[in-house]
Amino acid sequence: MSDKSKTDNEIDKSGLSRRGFLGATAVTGAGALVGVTALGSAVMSRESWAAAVKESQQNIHVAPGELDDYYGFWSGGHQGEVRVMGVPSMRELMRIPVFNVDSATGWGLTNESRHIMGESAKFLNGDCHHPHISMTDGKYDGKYLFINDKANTRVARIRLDIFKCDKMITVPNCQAIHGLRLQKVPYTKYVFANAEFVIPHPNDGKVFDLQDENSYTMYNVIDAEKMEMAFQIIVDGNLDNTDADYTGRFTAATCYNSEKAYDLGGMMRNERDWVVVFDIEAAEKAVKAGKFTTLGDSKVPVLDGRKKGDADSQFTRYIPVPKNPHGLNTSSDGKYFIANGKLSPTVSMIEIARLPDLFAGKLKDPRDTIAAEVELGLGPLHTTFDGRGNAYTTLFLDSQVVKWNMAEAVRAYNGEKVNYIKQKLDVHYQPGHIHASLCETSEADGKWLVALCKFGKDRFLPTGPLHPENDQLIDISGDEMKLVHDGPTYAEPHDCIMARRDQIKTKKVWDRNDPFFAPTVEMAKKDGINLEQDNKVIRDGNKVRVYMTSVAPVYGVTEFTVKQGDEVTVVITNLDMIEDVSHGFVMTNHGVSMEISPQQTSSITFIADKPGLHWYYCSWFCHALHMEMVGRMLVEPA
Ligand code: K7E
Ligand code: CUA
Ligand code: CA
Repeated sequence: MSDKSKTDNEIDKSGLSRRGFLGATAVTGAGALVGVTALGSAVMSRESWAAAVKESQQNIHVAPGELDDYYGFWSGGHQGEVRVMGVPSMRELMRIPVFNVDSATGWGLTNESRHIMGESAKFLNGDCHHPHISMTDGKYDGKYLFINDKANTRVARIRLDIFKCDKMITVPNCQAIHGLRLQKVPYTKYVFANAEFVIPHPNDGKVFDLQDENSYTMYNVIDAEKMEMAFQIIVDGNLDNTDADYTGRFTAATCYNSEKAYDLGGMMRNERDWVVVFDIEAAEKAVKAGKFTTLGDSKVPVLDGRKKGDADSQFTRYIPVPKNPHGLNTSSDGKYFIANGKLSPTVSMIEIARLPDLFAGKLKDPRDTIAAEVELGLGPLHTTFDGRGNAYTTLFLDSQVVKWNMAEAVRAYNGEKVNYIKQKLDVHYQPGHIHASLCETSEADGKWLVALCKFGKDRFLPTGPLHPENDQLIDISGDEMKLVHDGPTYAEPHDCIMARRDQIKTKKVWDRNDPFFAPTVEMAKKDGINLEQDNKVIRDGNKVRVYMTSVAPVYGVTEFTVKQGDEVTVVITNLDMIEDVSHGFVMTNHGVSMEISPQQTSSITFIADKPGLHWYYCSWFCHALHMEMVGRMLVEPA
């Protein structure tokens, strides 16, 4: 930490300088990380909280019949889905299954969803963290939302016209996609995805040494439209979070394990790890010029972004920052990459305008790009922005959100006496991500802030040993942050994103030509079936395809006969045109369930392994005679 940052400002009042740097000795384990905290000064009494909320309550009340101003997309964490929330009401509007299996819609069960999931459909779990909306000219264009799966090293895309996942890829040569962000300018051509863990290459069981020069991880660049790998860049150390700039040239990622250590103690050894800055234009040029290698069977171009001795690669620069940094956030004014110190009470502001000189070799020291190292409090994890020059950083250990002014922080770092800390607000408890409305775009509007708290104990009715988390809504439209809502959430949102409601344009009814079910339409064509009319059973050896329509409250086929052991595919086209009349299809005792919304075609395949009569029924309450929307599969013994 620089001595320059120790001016007599708010830091003294908050007692920060007394606690000072959180050295490795102070943190001997995850228990200690949490232990300092929820029990400390950050606890606000329920009464004072309720009083504070009262005056802001008007702003968040969305009365019956009224609509929210913002769409919020919440990661479902290791539950694997994306949740859609209305903000500011914090009402859940919808869930979008992605890396999980969903009983209602049949995601992971239907042929359409399994086709999208590809090979990875064999995995029934996922761990998503970072939802991000595609952009044009640094503003949300409402086309797609992308999200990572740390558990099975995948990236998925959700179409925001239908709120369904339409593409999923497994990133090759890597383990655990964690940080994920999108190119902002000129448009989201690329998805940037950090593979977190260092692994040996090839990972064939012959080498297990992480210090080996063939042990590394990679920064992954994915073509957003095709959802195919564009290229990969080998890095030193590991990778945590990432973000892109507003020029389209640079991205940056935090590394907490510059030590390439195996254990906690080792990972905390260095006082500084680093931020890797990537010159994406230079990397693109190298790929175009064919200056890359490939790994194993993979055809993906691989660039080496590691240092060779003291020499930098042409695509990367390593900027030392303290200590096990976590979040990496680009300020909405486009000026800074901000690395959040986690084990240091500081955030490091990297001035993006100095990066061309860094890459051109005009700066002596990569640290010359640091505009300020700002002391904020204990455990800074993520930072967000209000578009008025203020930043908001979560302090995990202090259980607080700190509001600070960026320009004033730079002045203080340069020795001026300025109080750059505007407010510290208690949150409940241990906040991780933080997100202000439109903060990842040049249109950050400074209205709402969500602090995603990892611990929610005592804020809600008890639910047994497993507690919900607490996503707190904070009004930041005035000079002061005001906590206005507690939102219990199931494991584990990590991160969310908010867009203005006019930026998301959805379809009310499916388009019959939608590519989502195109493979099924193709199959029907081969069977000579007109999906909008035909109710027919096609036999193809022991494969049986049952094509039917549905119009509330009847299926076009109410009885069909198969032989025990047949592989049955049921294909249903919902001919209802009316908004909101979704049907379902459940074959009892067969693990079969799916959604068929208006004008949608859905299909599901299963083995008819039990002789006898098996009822099927509609699972979405579609009509007064919904209970009567049934049919029978007759299975003759083999
Ligand atoms: Cu939990 Cu963005 Cu995966 Cu921080 S990350 S908290
Ligand atoms: Cu169709 Cu219920
Ligand atoms: Ca470290």
